[in-house]
Amino acid sequence: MRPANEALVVIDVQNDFCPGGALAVPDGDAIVPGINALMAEFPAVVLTQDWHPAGHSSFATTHSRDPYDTIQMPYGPQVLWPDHCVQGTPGAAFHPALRTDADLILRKGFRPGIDSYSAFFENDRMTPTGLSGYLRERGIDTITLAGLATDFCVSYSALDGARLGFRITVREDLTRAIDLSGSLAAARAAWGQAGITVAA
Ligand code: VGL
Ligand code: ZN
Repeated sequence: MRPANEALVVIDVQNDFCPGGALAVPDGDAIVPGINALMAEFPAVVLTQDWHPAGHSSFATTHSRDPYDTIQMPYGPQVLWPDHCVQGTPGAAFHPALRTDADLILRKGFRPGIDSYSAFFENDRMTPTGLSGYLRERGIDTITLAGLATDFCVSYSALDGARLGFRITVREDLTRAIDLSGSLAAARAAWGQAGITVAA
C-alpha cells in the first residue's frame, strides 16, 4: 500500500469514451484491468465522471456545428464534441468492468454554459470543482492519474494539479488519447514544462 499522502485519480472511464460510445477513444476500454489493479495500491481513490446536461454548450449539436470544430466561448476556445456523457444515460455510466468502490466520485461538466475537462477546475481554469480542498483536507499531496482521455481530461487534470502544488504522476500506459490536431504531443510538452512525472 502507498503512504497516506497519495491518491489515485481515475478520469472519466465511462461508456461514451470506450469503443461503441458517442465519443469513443480508440482502445479506451483496454486500460480498465490495469486501473482496477492499481486501485488496490492506493489508500485513497477518486473517480471522475463527465456529467453533462442535455444541450450542453460543449456539444456541436447545441450550436448546429460540426463535431470537432472550435468556437470561442467567454472563457476561451472550446472544441465542440458529439453529444456524450449526458446525465443519467448509459453512455455516462462507468465502464461496467471498472471498480467503482472509490472513496469519492466527482462529477464535472454539469453547468450548461461551461465545459470542465479538469478534475480541479472548469474550463475557465478558475472555477474550482472542490477536489483540491477534498484532497488537501485528507492530507494528500501526491496524485497518480489514469483514465480518459490522455490529451484532454487527464492532461488538464495533471496540469491543474501541478499548478495547485500537488506532485503529479501520469500513468500514460493507463490512459488513451483522442489526439486531435496534435493535442497529444502538445499535452506531453506541457507536462514536461510543469514538472509532471510520466510513468509507464
Ligand atoms: C473529455 C472531451 C469532452 C475527456 C470529456 O474525458 O477527455 N473529452 N469531454
Ligand atoms: Zn465532456
